[in-house]
Amino acid sequence: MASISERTFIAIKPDGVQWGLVGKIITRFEQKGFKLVAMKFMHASEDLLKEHYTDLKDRPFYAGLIKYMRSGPVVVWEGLNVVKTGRVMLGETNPTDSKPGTIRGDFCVQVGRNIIHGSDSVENAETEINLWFTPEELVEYTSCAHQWI
Ligand code: IDP
Ligand code: MG
Repeated sequence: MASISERTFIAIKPDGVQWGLVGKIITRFEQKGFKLVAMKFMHASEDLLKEHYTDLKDRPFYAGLIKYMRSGPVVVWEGLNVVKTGRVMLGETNPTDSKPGTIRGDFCVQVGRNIIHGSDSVENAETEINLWFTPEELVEYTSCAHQWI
């Protein structure tokens, strides 16, 4: 059953930071009505990035991807269908296929520089949240929007 406490892991990639898009991207998730659970700005280690993208380790772009992904804000959002909705808000992996109005559709042009990561399943979201955040970093509070959703 769909749960209002579903969580997703979103990472703004270094080019998203350089283009000054952090505020705009965070705003989209806030406006949609998702609850901010955790956020930090960090320089990820190579080991962490390799673990995060372990399913892509045999792809030709893997080494370049690890090199590209060094820093950015990482965020946990919570809400009804947040994983699927988050992916819709991101757009397709390749910005060329992403519709205007989506984050990748509006702000980037090439697949190797697509400015944002979002979990692709509830299961992967849980793995990624545990990889990037400690339990103490996940903040517990009741959102005033909760009763309206
Ligand atoms: P996703 O980010 O939409 O989930 P994945 O297939 O999981 O897409 O790929 C992870 C990341 O790897 C992409 O967001 C993109 O940065 C990079 N990537 C995927 N395909 C290519 C490619 O063909 N060339 C270069 N980079 C790629
Ligand atoms: Mg993916």
